[in-house]
Amino acid sequence: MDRRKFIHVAFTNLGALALGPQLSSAGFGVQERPQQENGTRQPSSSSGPMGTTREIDLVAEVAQFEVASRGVFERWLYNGQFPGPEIRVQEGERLRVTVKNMLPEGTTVHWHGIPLHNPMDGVPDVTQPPIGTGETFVYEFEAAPSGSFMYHSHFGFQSDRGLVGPLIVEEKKAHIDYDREYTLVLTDFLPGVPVPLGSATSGGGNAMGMQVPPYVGLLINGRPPEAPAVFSVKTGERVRVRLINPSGATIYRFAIGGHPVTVTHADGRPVEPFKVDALHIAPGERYDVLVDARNPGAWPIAAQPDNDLPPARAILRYTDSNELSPREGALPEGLTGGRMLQLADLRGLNLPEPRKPNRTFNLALSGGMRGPGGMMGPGGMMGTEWLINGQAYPNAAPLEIRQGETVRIRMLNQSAMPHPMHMHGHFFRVGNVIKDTTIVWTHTGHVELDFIANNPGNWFFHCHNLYHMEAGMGRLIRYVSTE
Ligand SMILES: [Cu+2]
Repeated sequence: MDRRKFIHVAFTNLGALALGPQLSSAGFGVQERPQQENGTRQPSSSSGPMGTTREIDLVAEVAQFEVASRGVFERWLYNGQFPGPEIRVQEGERLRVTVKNMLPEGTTVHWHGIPLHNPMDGVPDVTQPPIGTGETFVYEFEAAPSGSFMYHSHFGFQSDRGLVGPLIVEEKKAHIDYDREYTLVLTDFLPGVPVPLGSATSGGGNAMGMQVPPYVGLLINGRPPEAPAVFSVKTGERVRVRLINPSGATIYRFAIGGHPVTVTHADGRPVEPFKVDALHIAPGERYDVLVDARNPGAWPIAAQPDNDLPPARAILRYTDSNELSPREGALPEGLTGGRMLQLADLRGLNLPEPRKPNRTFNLALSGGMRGPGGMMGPGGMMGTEWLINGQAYPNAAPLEIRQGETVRIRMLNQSAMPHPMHMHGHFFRVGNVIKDTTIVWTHTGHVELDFIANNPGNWFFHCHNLYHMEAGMGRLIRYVSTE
């Protein structure tokens, strides 16, 4: 099967019927599929005919956000919410999102993971000029393929001020069965203004190169560990959990106490179900998992970061059990042991036949803190640059490809930090799965990915650690015409 099957950018049905605002009504983390008596599931949104257009309004604005028990913080948010409102549509519907910018500076919105038409990709000065203060911009594209995606500002450090949200494209027919579903958005929380790491004013990190922004906590659906979100289940149910990581810089180890998880989708694309005790999820990645509720009680859901902060927490609570909360401080066993998901465990459904690449790029990922005598950073003596083949974007040569080619990118990580590399506009094959973001682990970790050049334009390919991206770890992929 041709990989192009996954890539739909057809602009059809322009005369489609416009419906009213269709933000999901059930609110965050409480998406619930009504259970029928026979146990089968119903769609959680009304399905329109093909050609339905969903109209969404997003306002990017300065807002006050209360983190339970920790106080109120000024953040830049979509519609005053953190994370932003869940946008939920059906596969094949058109999405028309009117973004109004009420921020004191320009902005853009990127529809992370959706292989849409290049002008809708939301990368400032690459696919569009920034939306100015007080201006609006209409993004319109076909919501395909199905999967768990996210949207976020792609302008500077804005996503770490809070401009992130989940985007769910429901399958017409899923390869799995389940009784209800929840969306879990994992975020690191920065109370102040994000600045480049390594600069004199950043206040984050330490002297030895493991640089971390000054996050004060990790949240699941906007809630801190001491006031966690609660996800209800009943014994015997099967729950679909959509894990979405729009964090600025945090890779998590995710697990649920007393329950293995069965991975069913990687970056929204279906895989053969595979059961594990824990998985890593990096900025930009999404995993859908199934949880079989066969162990009544109240269990910790946790995401352990790759830094010193306490794990993000939530609660899996059986409504037919007397326990309301896990034991104080209890963490899932999967955070320290058990079977950890490896990419090689997964096999995508309907995988295309591998094709011999027409073009291969070898990319060395490097960088980190530069000491005195090295390159000066914006803050003074210490600075940080993150490089691909020695170049820091935007002072970096585009990767030039031609339409129709199979392109291979081989990455070697020569640095001491992992890099979740994300490609715009295309899915790629890595191992036996189709993804759009993949972690290149530290110390000569290497990854080889293949994609088909079937979506012309200028596309960003970058590390999804915001601080690495802003310090140069990105390249443009540019389609050049065939002579
Ligand atoms: Cu990185």
